[in-house]
Amino acid sequence: MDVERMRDSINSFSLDQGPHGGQGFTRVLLQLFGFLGHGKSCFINTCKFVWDGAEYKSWAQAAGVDEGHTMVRRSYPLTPNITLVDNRGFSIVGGYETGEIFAQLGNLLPLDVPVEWNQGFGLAGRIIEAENCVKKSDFIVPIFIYSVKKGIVPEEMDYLQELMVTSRDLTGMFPIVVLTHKSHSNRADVIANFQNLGVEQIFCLENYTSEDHTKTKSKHEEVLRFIYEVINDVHFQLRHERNPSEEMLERKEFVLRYIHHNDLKMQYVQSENTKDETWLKNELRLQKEKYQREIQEDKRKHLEEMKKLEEDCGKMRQKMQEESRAAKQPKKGVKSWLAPLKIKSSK
Ligand SMILES: Nc1nc2c(ncn2[C@@H]2O[C@H](COP(=O)(O)OP(=O)(O)OP(=O)(O)O)[C@@H](O)[C@H]2O)c(=O)[nH]1
Ligand SMILES: [Mg+2]
Repeated sequence: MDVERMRDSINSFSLDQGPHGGQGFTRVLLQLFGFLGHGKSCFINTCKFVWDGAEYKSWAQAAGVDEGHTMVRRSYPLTPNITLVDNRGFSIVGGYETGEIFAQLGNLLPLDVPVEWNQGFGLAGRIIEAENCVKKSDFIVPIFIYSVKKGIVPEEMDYLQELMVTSRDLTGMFPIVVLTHKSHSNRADVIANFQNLGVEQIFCLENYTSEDHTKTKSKHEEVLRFIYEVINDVHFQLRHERNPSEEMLERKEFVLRYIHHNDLKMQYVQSENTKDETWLKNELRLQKEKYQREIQEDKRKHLEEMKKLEEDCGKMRQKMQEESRAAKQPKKGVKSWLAPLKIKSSK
């Protein structure tokens, strides 16, 4: 489809077009999520640049390379019924940040306020507090932003899969993947990996940035194709019966359960580590005691040997003294021969 027709479709998009109407949904929320520094904020600036057709502007503050920047979950309206959301980026999957990621993605935390990373009751409390300010009427579309430059090593596939599947279970839609840094040589590998994870919609582009925003046909087309495919997906979803209030409640339950399980998992891992530590300390203590026993035993043997040696020496000395005494005494025969002589001379 050509660019102008895509633009027209996006412009005339309404959530009421399906056989059941909008079913209570009034706005499409493109929920951008992903790792720190993969290009979420830049993608928002790119979408605004392409759609608004105005001068390039850094709407969403982009970060320096590899450092987290976006701290506030902020919304950027694109059309009257399509809004982009720049969620806070995360560094790992599986830590306590994960509950927060899904709370953002499930639209359970207020928009346009800072995102704090805290676990367990802190997060659960904020979800409950936010009940009155989050909109049930938002139709959530999960958009996972990933940089081709980062590549994917085989060990990362498991947690990426967990992220994709949990996002689908939470939102009811498999995430649409937008790959940034398109010109990097890892592109084919990264695309193949996401396809292996079951991702059906993959878009790939080089974001417009503050440094380079020379308009190119392929970038403009890719962005319009992305928005156009998103609204097609929303139309498809709305052909089935939906209930925004129930879905919001389900998402809340899902995330609270997830936080609880994640907390238990982390407590278990911590206790296993503590167990390991205790085992190691015990093992070291036992070894130390064993060495001390061996040293004591050696000392005892040494003292015994020394005592025996002294006794032997004593015996030998005594024997030698006796022998030398014996050697000094005259022989029996000689004595009897000298005795009369001695007596005689003294008279
Ligand atoms: N060349 C190039 N640079 C990009 C692209 N996307 C983002 N960047 C640069 O990468 C850096 C990080 O981009 P951001 O958009 O701030 O990333 P983010 O995902 O919003 O980061 P957090 O807010 O920290 O989660 C910035 O310096 C961007 O200019 C891209 O497709 N190509
Ligand atoms: Mg950002």
